[in-house]
Amino acid sequence: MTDEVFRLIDLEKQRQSEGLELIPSENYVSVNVLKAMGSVLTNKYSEGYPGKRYYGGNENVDQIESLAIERAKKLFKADHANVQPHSGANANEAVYFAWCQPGDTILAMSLPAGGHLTHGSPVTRSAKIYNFVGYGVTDEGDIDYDELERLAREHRPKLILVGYSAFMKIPDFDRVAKIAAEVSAEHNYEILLMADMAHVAGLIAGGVHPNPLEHGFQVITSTTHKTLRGPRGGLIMSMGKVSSPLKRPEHTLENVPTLIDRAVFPGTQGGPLEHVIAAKAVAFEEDLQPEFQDYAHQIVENARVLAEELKRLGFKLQGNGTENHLILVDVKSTAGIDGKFYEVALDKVGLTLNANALPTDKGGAFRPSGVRLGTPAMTTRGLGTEEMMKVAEWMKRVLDICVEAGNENGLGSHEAELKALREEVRRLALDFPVPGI
Ligand code: DSN
Repeated sequence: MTDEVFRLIDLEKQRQSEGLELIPSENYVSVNVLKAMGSVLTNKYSEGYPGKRYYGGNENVDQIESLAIERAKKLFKADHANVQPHSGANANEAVYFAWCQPGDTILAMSLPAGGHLTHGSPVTRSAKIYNFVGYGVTDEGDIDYDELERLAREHRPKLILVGYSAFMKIPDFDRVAKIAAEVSAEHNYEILLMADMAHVAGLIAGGVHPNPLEHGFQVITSTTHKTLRGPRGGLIMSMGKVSSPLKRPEHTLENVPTLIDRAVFPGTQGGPLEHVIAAKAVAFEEDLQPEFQDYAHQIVENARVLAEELKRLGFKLQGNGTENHLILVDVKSTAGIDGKFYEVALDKVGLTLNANALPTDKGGAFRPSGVRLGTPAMTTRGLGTEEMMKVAEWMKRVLDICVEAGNENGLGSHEAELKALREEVRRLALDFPVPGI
């Protein structure tokens, strides 16, 4: 008998094939990544690290994890990589745990400004342990470096974090490193510079975004499933001396790689997911190929064209455009409706994105003023700048329907138009197959 789960997976395949994925943090993995993830490696326990395991039978797993580590190091020109974090959130938490003591201050971009939940939102475990101080963005949508500097001098953070999930500029890593060096010299202590590059890691690997490790930062955390186009998981790259995680190192910047290994296991995680680590290794090898650089370049070009076309059609964009893969539309200023309503309406025509708060939003996250979208997934399917113009046009037509409808209930009287649009999106989407479907 076929399990109900497989029927639902088939429906999900259909949803992915017939719609266009505009969520900037999603992507489609290759068939080889799918194969590695669905392999017998899920049967194996391998707590520890290659050559230093707490279980027997790891001779193959050791080689697989070592391949993943070496490939990640090569991609990011890092001294060390830890490929075991189960997610980006786990990767971030492990770095805090490696470097900070309870009560230490961490300076990070605030959530409304475009930061991430795991960068100090009061609802997280980390925020109960560490003292997070948030910096914001300017009216132009860039990091407020003056505020960052003022807060660093005032609070003397143990760790400064540059990272985000809704930010469209290229950060000035050198400027942050200079601020950290001055505060550190003045007060005679070491500050860890950490970049959460989950959103743009694939752009760094593809050579179209600066690498923080080449600009004075010691640590990059990332997810592996966004622009890196690997399986769902986390990753930490670092600079410094690599020694055995079984020995407790001195707490210095030089020893950060070893402190991180100890913080991932046994500090915050148990058995690694070696089937996922194998899929990470496969994805990293794909990311090292020259075609991946073309892909990264096209992501940015598609985002630029989509942003320009949206602006031409009257959309107001946070930061007035984008320098990466991500676009934040100020739906409220554009059309007087909220982001959630627009998200729901776009879903009806097969365009999937997410409602997102803007830095100026005062209310809760449920009815924010904006929507967030991006081009990594569409670019993987082969959509180019011509198709981006079409996407912008569909977004405008749905926006006009929303304005006429007034609210979600009002969409009922526009069913025929929405259905026709749904069919247009479906036809284009089917011309660009999803890998593995
Ligand atoms: N949830 C991810 C995103 O969509 O940006 C970040 O963790």
